[in-house]
Amino acid sequence: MIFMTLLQPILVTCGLPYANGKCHIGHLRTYVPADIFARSLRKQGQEVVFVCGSDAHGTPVMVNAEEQGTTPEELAKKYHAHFDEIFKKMDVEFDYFGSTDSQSNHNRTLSIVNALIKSGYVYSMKIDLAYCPKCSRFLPDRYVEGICPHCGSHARGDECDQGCGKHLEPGEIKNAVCNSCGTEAEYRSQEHFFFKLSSFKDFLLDYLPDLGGTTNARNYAIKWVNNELRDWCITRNMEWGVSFPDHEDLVVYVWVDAPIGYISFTEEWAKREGKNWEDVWRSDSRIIHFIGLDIVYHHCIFWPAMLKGAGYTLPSSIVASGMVKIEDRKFSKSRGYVLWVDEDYFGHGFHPDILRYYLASYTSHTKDLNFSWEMFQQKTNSELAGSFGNFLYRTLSFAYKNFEGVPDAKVSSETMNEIKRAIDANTASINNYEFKQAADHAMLLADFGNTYFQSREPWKLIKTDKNKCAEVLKNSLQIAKALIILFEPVMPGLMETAWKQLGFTGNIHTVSYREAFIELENGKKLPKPGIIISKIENSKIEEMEALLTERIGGTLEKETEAQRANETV
Ligand code: B3M
Ligand code: ZN
Repeated sequence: MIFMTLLQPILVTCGLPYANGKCHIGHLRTYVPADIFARSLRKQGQEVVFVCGSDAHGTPVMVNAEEQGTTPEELAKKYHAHFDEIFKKMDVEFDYFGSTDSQSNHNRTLSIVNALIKSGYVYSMKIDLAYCPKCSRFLPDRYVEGICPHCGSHARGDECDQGCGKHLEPGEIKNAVCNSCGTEAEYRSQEHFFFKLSSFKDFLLDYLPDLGGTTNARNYAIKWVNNELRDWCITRNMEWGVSFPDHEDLVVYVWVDAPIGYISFTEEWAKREGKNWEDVWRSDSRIIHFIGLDIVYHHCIFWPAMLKGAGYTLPSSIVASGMVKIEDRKFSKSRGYVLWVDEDYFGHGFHPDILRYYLASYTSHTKDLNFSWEMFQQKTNSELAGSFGNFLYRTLSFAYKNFEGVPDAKVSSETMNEIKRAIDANTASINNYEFKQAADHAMLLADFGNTYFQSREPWKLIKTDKNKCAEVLKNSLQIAKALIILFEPVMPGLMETAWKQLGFTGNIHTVSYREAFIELENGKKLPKPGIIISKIENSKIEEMEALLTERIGGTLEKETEAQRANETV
């Protein structure tokens, strides 16, 4: 799909990280492409609002807070600050990064829940729920583990996380065991509130086929809706969360107030900027959600039904990224197959843009992405440093040394055509959520530049035909300009430096694609260039691989120790 520039801003959002642990590469798989997308839309002249925030509620935060001996509020604050910091370091630049525990999110959630109640979409019913006799409490969601009623795998209370991936309703899990004390749970009856999801079946079957975004999201969702659509319990027995109206002892399920964060963050942003949030959420606008494949169910089914029921604008696209593997193994925090962004990446002095490039260009957005240090080195050294970096450096240093700046000549139409081809192909791919293709199109322009420079042999021309040499350099510099603009959405920090090397003082982030066709000014002075992207040494990669092996070994050891301990009990 090619985007037409809209007058209204397009809202781009990212799934909200639970504020219960550190940021890892799995998170970035969604956030970096979304940031690239937002930056590219802006370069195409489209106004964009890019919001996200931390997911403060629910048992994921409660359980971890209990484990760490702190309150959910403290834990949520701590990890909110952590994600905010990491996103800034990664140059994932949200216009607003909120928290679902904000007053405006409480208010918006209440208003939506009340609207659903008023329209008759909510009813109450008594259900049997897992209850721990030892801890004397009900066991919502992640407080309980057991057997999935659908596929028989070991599962968490809210989701069959190791088997069929299905969302589990309260009371559904079999052979329930309390997660904190290991006691076998009893089932006790209690009144809860349900959202009539089943009555949205026709609406969803009508809405989903036209939903934009990636086909993986759309197809999964259609399949689910065709199979079964059960009503959805929207209350939980907890204190932490948004209180359910008129029921002090209940809070709304975290999957109600979390996506509502998309609305309240837009409200908070609009308030700050003096804009109207209803231009996005109550009018004919475009809303694009970037999420991980594991939360398609919530975003393509629950969320549109809730919005429809309460009278808000529906998402126009859901973009679902594939999962992440580490060294070809299934991503697993407990087994050590994880890359923590802070300590494992920044802590070893790597530049954020190298990882951004890797995430964007490794494979198609919807496929599994494998992170391996060896591949990371290979892509950095051959593509970034070798092809692109080399072209920039050789062009800039030749111009600096022999012309002290931009030589007096005209850019050929062949060069401009090549630039146009690259920009058209790159933006068409981005607008289609094909970030790898987009990066490849940009890299092809770098390859074209290298071949052009190499074949014209300006180092010989400078001695025999200075005018001809000036032409070659002018064309090469123009290609360099286009490349810097094309790569800014992927590598904003490095391109800022490159832009300065091309003698510009302005802000590369607000430069549009159109500017790639504006000829560099003849005689413009260029500063002395430096190498922007260096190769990664083998020894560095060996060091990183050794750290990973050590961590995996460490967790294996812990596992066997725990097993031994269990056996002796
Ligand atoms: N907090 C994280 C996850 O399940 C969850 C996303 C909410 S998005 C509204 O991936
Ligand atoms: Zn299952």
